[in-house]
Amino acid sequence: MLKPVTTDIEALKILDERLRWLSAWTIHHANHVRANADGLKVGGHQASSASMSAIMAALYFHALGPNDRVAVKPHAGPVLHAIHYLLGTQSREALENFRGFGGAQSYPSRTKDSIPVDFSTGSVGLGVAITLFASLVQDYLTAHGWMDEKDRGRFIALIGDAELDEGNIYEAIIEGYKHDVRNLWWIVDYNRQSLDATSADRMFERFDEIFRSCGWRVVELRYGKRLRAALDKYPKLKSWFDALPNADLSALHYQSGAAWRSRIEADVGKSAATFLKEHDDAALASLFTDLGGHCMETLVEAFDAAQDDVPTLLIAWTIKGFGLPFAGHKDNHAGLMNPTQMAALRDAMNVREGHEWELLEGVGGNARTGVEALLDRSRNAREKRARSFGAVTVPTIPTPGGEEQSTQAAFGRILLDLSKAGGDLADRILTTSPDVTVSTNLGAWVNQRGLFRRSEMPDVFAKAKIASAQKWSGGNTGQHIELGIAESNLFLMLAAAGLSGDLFGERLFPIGTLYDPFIARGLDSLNYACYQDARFLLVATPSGITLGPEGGAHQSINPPLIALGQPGLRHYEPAYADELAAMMEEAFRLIDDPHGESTYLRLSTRSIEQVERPDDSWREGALKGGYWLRAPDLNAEAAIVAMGAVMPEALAAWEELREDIPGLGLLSVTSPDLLHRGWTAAQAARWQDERKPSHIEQLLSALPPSAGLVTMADAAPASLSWLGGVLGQRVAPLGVEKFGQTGSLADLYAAYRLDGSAITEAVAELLLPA
Ligand SMILES: Cc1ncc(C[n+]2csc(CCOP(=O)(O)OP(=O)(O)O)c2C)c(N)n1
Ligand SMILES: [Mg+2]
Repeated sequence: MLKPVTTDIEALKILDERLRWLSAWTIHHANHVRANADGLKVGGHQASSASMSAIMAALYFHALGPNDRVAVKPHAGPVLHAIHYLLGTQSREALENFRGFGGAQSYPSRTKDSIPVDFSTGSVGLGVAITLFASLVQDYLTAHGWMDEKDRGRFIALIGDAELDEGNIYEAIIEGYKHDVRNLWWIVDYNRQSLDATSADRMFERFDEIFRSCGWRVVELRYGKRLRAALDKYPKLKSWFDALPNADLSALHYQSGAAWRSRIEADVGKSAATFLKEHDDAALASLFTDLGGHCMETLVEAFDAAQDDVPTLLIAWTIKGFGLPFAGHKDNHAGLMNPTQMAALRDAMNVREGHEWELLEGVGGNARTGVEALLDRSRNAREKRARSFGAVTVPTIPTPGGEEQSTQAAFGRILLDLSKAGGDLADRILTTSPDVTVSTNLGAWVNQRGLFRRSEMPDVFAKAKIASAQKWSGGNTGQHIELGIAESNLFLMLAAAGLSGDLFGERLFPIGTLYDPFIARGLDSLNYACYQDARFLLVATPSGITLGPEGGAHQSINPPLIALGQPGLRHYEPAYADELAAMMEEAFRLIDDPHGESTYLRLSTRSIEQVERPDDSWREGALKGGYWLRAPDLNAEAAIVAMGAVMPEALAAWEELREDIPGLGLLSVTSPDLLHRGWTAAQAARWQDERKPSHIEQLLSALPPSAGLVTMADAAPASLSWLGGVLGQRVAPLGVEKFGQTGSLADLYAAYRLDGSAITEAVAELLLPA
């Protein structure tokens, strides 16, 4: 249904101009006006911003509803800041400090910017896809009764056309189609230019097809009203215009009026003679820039027409650098206007020198009243839901019984027990997995809680009475979102669900499972989730070479190192089920803590004998990153330091060596990540406030400085070898440095030196005189 256009189009056009001016000026100010102490280029994207100012004006000052959420193309960040400046939610100071320390960020950032940013962007493609998963989370929340239907919003991505080359977008729309995703607008700023050059002509109609085949409506906004009217009168000219390759079109926009004329004369000839007579060069240049993405009427009509919930791709034709001297130039991506060009633009936009920051500079008379009224309306139309933290009580998580257990099996048992016990936490857990639900032990939980589907999905096998341990039916009360094998989608799903408290005011506890090596497949999406402070629990299992016969392609070596360098993600690697239970409890608590973070649990399928605990004193240490499983003597010459699934080898070696090495200790490391963070934080604190030794310093000071450490992990040895740097103790590091192969555990541990004899040799190495 077409909504009548009630918004004051003239006011919107003025706001479009204001956005174009303010974004260009903000970038110019940072590069040419503000003092530059180090001579580094500050940068910013005037052309990418100018390309989107009309689209964003129509969106933010006309189309957006209070619950709509937007991911803005990273290089249009200055336009978003200008919008908030006009709305009064961004300060002049922050704009003056654009790309400076503490100033408005180069690319919209949820956590660093002071304005409300719905989704951070920067790594192209990811901001697009997260909107799809956020919409799925909205469906999940409404289906579960956490959110009222009437509070539903639309999820909008503003996309650069070259961004459409990012494969993660297609992984997302395939997944979206399976889940019947809706309430999406993806608006392409189709300026046909990328960073390096103009983009490939051949792809244009292919994009339409790809989206249509995934259930999307595709709307092309190619012409503005004036251009359409002119071309409709001259069909030959229209055919010529429609067939212009991207590079030619951009070059003509750059060259302007006279170039259009001679090219039309050459290519269209007589049929365009009247048209050319009717338009002087300036009129030609102006007419051909009237593309859909710059025509306010066209944009407003298109937005008003897309009011149902069908996912919609709007391809808005634009010119990169619209209205700026380098419009259309293929090299304009990072182009900056020089002061002379900026002064000319200022004059052209009626901005007085010295009044560049004034909100409505150059807007006079009646127009100003209309613009102010529109700004007021837009201000009231935006609503930011309060972040939700601390609303859920995390119960004690009991340790599942069993003398021998693997951490992976214990994980499944803990979730099953949680489900059976019920309660707020269990109800708010959302699990998800890219086709490894069963093989990561989520199966029992899914049997209990069901798959989430907007429409009922019967379990055909169960109905046919075919025996299976796994129920596989779905409905709108299910709590597991099954994904196809696309790990990037897993992380974007976790990112969206992990922001549910911020986006929807309702906290979810998302748990995602995958095989440890395949973290690498979605790494940028994982980083993206952490960068936005999304909160989730990532369970990676199985891991290392301990998965044995599965072979090299499934074995993981470096994820602990990845975790060591990943802000916002805490790595825990338990050896025992009781440690795992404590870590899961901590991870749930951290999800719901404003100063918390996400957790990565690296688990194993290896069933190992559990240890007897004389008391609970291990627990605090385990949550801080390590504890003495066998305490050393102050005079011990050596200690074994081990992590995770190789603990039985470490314990056996300890038993064997302790007679020869009096006071030999065994340090169980549960998180190299936390130990390292604590160590560097204590060093920084030494220079800032009073000195407190870090947890790892305290642990290692139970040994003499001359003691040696044999470190071992089913992971890259660098995960633990750094421990020697803490107090200067010597280290003999054991771990996996080569791609693995198939084999029994005994074969593999021997080949990769994770067995008892490797430990004995490593201890001997340390005890040899230097
Ligand atoms: C994952 C990733 N790769 C590369 C870049 C560097 N980069 C930034 S913008 C850009 C091209 C953008 O072109 P387009 O999407 O068409 O946006 P426009 O500026 O033309 O609107 C590239 C390659 C990036 N930001 N993210
Ligand atoms: Mg582009």
